Amino acid sequence: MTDLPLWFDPSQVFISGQWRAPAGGDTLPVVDPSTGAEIARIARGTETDITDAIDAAEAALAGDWGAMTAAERGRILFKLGDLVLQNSDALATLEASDVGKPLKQAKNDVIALARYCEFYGGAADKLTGETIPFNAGFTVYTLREPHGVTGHIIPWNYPMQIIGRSIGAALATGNACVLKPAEEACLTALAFADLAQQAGLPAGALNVVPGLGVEAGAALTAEPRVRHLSFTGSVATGKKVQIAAAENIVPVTLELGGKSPQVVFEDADLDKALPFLVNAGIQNAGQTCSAGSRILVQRSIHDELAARLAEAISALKVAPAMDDADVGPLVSARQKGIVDGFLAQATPDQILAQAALPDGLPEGGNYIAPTLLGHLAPDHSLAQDEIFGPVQTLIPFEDEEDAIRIANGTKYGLVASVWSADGGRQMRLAKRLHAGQVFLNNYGAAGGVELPFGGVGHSGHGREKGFEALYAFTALKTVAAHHG
Ligand code: TXE
Repeated sequence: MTDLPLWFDPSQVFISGQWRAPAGGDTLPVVDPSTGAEIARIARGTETDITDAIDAAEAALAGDWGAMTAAERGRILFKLGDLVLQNSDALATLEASDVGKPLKQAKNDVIALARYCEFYGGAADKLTGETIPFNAGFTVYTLREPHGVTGHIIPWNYPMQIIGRSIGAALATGNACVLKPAEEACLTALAFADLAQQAGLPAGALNVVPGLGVEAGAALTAEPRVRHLSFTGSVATGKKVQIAAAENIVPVTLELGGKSPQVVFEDADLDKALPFLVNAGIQNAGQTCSAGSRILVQRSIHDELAARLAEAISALKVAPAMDDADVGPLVSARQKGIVDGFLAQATPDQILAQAALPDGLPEGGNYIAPTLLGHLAPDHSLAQDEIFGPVQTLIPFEDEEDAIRIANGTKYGLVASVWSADGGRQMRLAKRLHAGQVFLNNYGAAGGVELPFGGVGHSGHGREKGFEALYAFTALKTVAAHHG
């Protein structure tokens, strides 16, 4: 077992720049997904802690934090990005141990977190309003103002990346944040809060309250003093968050995952596409909101691609996170149960390939053999539902219209990719695919912190990342001066 590089006490909440025990005094276990062993305890924050965190955030807005200029906020974010990089080994080890992701994938997440701090640090003093030509005797301009206290509920699959995109943008625009990380993976959220304080972030500008979704999470969404909610997670919980936000007439950004298609035409460069087709499905053991988990292939090359995918997926190595193989365990026994349940729906002829789990994997770990599924009707639940495990599905199509119909034929619409040498076809599909991001002859654009991201349909609404997130974290005020 890896010794956790903890320089803070994870069983405490972080409120107003102070570490303290949760009000209820209870803690929750941190379970290593690679072994099933308990490796730490985190706080079980409750409504009282959430109330205290909101008090602290309000005090920060009324005090040092609210008085800072945009340039000063940006400078703190730059410093924070530096500290993230300086602590990259520790952060990567914490994330790999907590989430179960292979170490190199956790290291990429550290770099992404630092990039968000840099991007939003640089953007802080570049977000401007505009002047609007209007009637004679008027000068009209707009101001972009922070909402105030913002609530952030994040999942366990990419804690660092989601903290970066959400907290980074909210702090850059001068909001004060209350973060409720997922009970399955809180360690890097707490580490980040400590680094933010080291970077000079005033007390109360970022508060972290770990706890259960139904307790701390629900308390945060119910609080009328929270003036914006960002949520990343399941559709079912996203609906509850939106309903709670509606009670308080609060704007909400929802990112709810997907079943994103990768559309492969017969003129695609398969050598280039293959690593993306595989990786977009199995990265982070498939527990990725933007996983490209539906490969749609033109029937003329179906058998060739099926054979190549089968070979690549069968060769994937599964190991504990710190052994840094291709695929680690799933985050929890519960998540493994969900994925096992999906796989149980597949008939033997639908399992086109499956990697072998090596001997000697720790018994308590949540390992799933990477699997390629095929011979599925497009409306089969395995081809419709977010499985959130290392499972790829292969579905044939006849022509461009058929590809678009199947690609758009789920309730989701987060991202999509098109693999084709035909420029006209790329442009046609880019317009017609239902998705918040479309990738032409690539997948994911290596994360792209600069690129607006979010879904349509049940994948959610609102945009994160890039400059778009800054608009979401501000309220626009129009000032009309009549001076004659
Ligand atoms: O999600 P939840 P779960 C999908 C994926 C996965 C499924 C279930 O398909 O199999 O969701 O995962 C907090 N009020 N995604 O159960 O419940 C919770 O504490 C307020 C896709 O983990 O949505 C955690 O912090 N908050 C996804 C966060 O919501 C509540 C990433 C997410 O948990 C709450 C994760 C409540 N009533 C899962 N209940 C993606 N888009 O990437 C829970 N929470």
